[in-house]
Amino acid sequence: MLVAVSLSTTSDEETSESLQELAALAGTAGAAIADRIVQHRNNYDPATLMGSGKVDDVRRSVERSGATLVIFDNDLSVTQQDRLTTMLDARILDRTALILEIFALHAHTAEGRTQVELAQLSYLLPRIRGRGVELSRISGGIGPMRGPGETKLEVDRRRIRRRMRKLERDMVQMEAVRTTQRKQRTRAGLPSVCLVGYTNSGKSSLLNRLTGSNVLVEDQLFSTLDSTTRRLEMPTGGTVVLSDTVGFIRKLPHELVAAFRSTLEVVRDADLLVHVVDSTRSETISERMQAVTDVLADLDAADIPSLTVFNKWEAIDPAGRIELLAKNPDAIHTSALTGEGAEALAGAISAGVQSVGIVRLRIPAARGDVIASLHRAGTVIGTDLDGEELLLVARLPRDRIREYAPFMERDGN
Ligand SMILES: Nc1nc2c(ncn2[C@@H]2O[C@H](COP(=O)(O)OP(=O)(O)OP(=O)(O)O)[C@@H](O)[C@H]2O)c(=O)[nH]1
Ligand SMILES: [Mg+2]
Repeated sequence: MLVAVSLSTTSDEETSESLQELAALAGTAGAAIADRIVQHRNNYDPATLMGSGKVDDVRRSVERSGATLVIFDNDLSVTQQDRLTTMLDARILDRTALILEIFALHAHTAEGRTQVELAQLSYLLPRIRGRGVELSRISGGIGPMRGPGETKLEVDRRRIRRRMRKLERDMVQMEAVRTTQRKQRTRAGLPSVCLVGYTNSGKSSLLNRLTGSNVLVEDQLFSTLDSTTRRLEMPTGGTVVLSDTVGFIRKLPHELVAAFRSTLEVVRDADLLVHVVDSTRSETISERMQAVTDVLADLDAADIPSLTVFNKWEAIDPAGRIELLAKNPDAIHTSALTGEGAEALAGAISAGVQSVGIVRLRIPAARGDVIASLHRAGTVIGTDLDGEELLLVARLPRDRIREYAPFMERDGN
């Protein structure tokens, strides 16, 4: 059973879209939906989130349908979760816990599993209190879940912290390997392009279409948890590396963004982002695009040049097309299904990477004017102080690079 409690300031459309998305998330995790309940309120009840009359409604519905699980679209405090568990006599999950579940189900690589477990434990840590909490209450939520839950029933904070430290150490090792791989790639001097976008928008499908790969594509949320990188030959000659990564969603749990930082590094290090949008979701496109922009900002990737791509173009009618193009005249449209627009996209990627470059500069610390102008012209990715000189790595529009030639360390790519 799904429950959304929304403030009266939220539009009905937004609430129903969010609830629909919650249903899709629950479906991805293997749950069947018995009922959906929405309550609009002026404020949230600190004890139970929704009003007590509504709690009765939900309880009756639970009894009627025999539901064993109630999923809230809202994030719940520990107190709310406890109260609601008692009052509704059912397992309670919130949106964050549900998303964490799906990530746990879909994590197949060692790194993915480590990151998910870290995220789950950091979600859990503030939620356990003296009596200890069964991890299985979260992990055993729906159907046969995997994840940290099964292995431990009674866990105390100390054990969780110890485990988290161990996972963090593992991550450091895995990151070292990843950094080496990335350095090798950078040495090859290839520009790096990353597909980003809302989950299920068709990022992996486009990667496959453009590079002839065979990455997992599925009609479900969060199919991709790892970053895959492939070479893409440009129609104009030259090669870029194209990466596909985790999809974003509104209210993406902070725990996940933090835990997936290393996987998402491919986003931050990109020279160009390709923002893939599912054009069939016309009612909520701008909200979804905003959610993606928010996550990018969270990743310090907001300044990276980006292209907008309306995918699933073959599936929308002419009126919808006109509306989208009117609002986003610079966007490219593609269908990963039919291949339409793939060439245009490759062309735009090629033009996009040519218009920016990464430079390594060595600037005397006294030249504050140069440093300031650099900050205005582009994005400074990294700085280091070497005696009286500042070493800077910056991303610059191609036509501005020449101005900094006297300070060039070695040519960038
Ligand atoms: N009609 C249509 N469906 C598409 C198109 N591109 C992708 N799809 C479908 O959309 C669904 C999601 O595609 P994916 O490529 O897995 O999407 P994704 O963005 O990688 O999703 P996550 O990895 O889960 O974030 C699949 O069912 C695809 O077959 C398209 O151009 N048209
Ligand atoms: Mg994918």
